[in-house]
Amino acid sequence: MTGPSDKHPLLSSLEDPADLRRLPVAKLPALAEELRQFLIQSVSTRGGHFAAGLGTAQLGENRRIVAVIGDGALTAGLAFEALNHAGSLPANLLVILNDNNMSISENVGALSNYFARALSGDVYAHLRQGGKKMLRQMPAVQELARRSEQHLKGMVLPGALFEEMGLNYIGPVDGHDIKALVRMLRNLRKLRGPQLLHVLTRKGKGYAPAEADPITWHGPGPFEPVSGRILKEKSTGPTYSQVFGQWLCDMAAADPRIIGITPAMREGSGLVEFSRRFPERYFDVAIAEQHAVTFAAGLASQGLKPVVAIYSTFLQRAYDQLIHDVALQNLPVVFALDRAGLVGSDGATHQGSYDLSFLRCIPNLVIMAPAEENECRQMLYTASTLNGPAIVRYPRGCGPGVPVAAQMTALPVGRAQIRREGGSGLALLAFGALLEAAHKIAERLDATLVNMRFVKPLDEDLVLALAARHRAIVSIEENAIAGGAGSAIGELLTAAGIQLPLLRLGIPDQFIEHGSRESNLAAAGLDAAGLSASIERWWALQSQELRRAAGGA
Ligand SMILES: Cc1ncc(C[n+]2csc(CCOP(=O)(O)OP(=O)(O)O)c2C)c(N)n1
Repeated sequence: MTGPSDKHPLLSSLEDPADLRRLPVAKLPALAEELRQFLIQSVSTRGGHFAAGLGTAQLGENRRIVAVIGDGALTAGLAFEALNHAGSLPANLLVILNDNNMSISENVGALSNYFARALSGDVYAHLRQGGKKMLRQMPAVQELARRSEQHLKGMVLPGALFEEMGLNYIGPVDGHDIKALVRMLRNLRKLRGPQLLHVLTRKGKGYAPAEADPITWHGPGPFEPVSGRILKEKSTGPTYSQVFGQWLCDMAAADPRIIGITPAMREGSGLVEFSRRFPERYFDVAIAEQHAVTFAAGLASQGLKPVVAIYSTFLQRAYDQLIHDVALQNLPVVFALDRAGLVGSDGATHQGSYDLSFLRCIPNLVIMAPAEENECRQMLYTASTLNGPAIVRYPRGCGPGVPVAAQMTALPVGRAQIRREGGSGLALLAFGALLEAAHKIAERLDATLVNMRFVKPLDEDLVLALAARHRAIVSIEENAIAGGAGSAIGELLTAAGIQLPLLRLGIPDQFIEHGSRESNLAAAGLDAAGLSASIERWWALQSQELRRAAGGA
């Protein structure tokens, strides 16, 4: 991390963790403050995860194996798999639980209630003071005393769960009292075996607007650091997430069987209004994607109509549940797959680059990709009318601004829509949101343009008919080229024994890093300029080949 050295003298003096260890404890609070300022500065211009970073700017570092986990992240099954493993190991592992009582929205679930209950008691506050004193004297403390302390903790303190799993629970401690925290970490270094240190922090700490509204400030876009005004992206209309949220409310108002499920993504998925209007049919299952999907399967098996709102990247975690619990049973679960394609400012981990590739091979699934907002609503409705699982995958942000009709009409399943008949012999097959960019190119090249709508089932009749009357095909999608919708076209042509030049445009075989959605699209060659350059270059080559072949014949 580098910053101008006059603004962050301590931070700039650190090259590696060893430098940090050499820094006197007395300087750590100032370092934490510099870190905050650095975060405010960098996130305010580029956007990104924010409030949690502020709250953890004081967590220390030492030479043991240290894992830091949030109370939200602790709701994931994977965390318990790891704790279950760790508790049985002799390793000198320190798990630091950074508990700010928040996931992105309020943390939910039995575990979170358990902490809250345990932490609110008077007995507990008293014991906590005692526990702190005792730890200061470690390791001089007698084994007997340690045992009785643990026993006491086990009865009333939030540590019982961890203790039973074989971790020594210590805490909770104030994560913003750096001196005490460092002392604590030093003492902990002397303990053997797996330890869990419960640290309480405040999300957004040190930046007033974020402390006041940690939900909004979990991951703001660019903002003005002084006023705390978040700079809104220019919008042409509702985001796809909002179109989804409105659709779900409309459906729920008309059909009492509709259930909305989110794995801890109420705000991002557009479910705030639904959660308020239909609290008894709204389920935030915490960061538990696998459970979200199997829970939906269970509800669907009993005649309810669950809708799982999930980001493309997070569905990756529930792949087996999707195959075994939903698709294999052919259960009518609707998946509203948000952030499909390139997401921009959440970075490489959040890109929705792979869903078409990993979904297309699953039997029973219907997969749709809307090209605009109204089509998104109609596709969601179509999905809800089917007797098996269906997925509508839509991108981050706003569409082209097509008015969304209140009326809902089911689309014919597996039917594409010809948008333009061209005379040049070139056909562009667009899957989803890139249709708009493809339209201009089609006009310029006098190409046929098709809004494919369905990735599965593919409109095979139409594609084969187009292949018969065109000389080359280009597929366009916002998904990895490998295994995506273009691959489906290639498979179809090959199976039919048709040899036709096919250019598949999509996300190249590389991870796309943090940026704006526009810069991500440009990096993948999928912005208007990139698409038209690739298509024009390729089409010029094909035309040459075709002319040569015709001349030679
Ligand atoms: C598998 C997965 N699901 C959902 C998310 C979205 N997400 C990012 S941070 C977050 C909340 C995490 O809460 P916590 O672990 O308590 O950390 P905090 O931000 O409060 O420090 C969620 C749900 C994610 N990043 N990964």
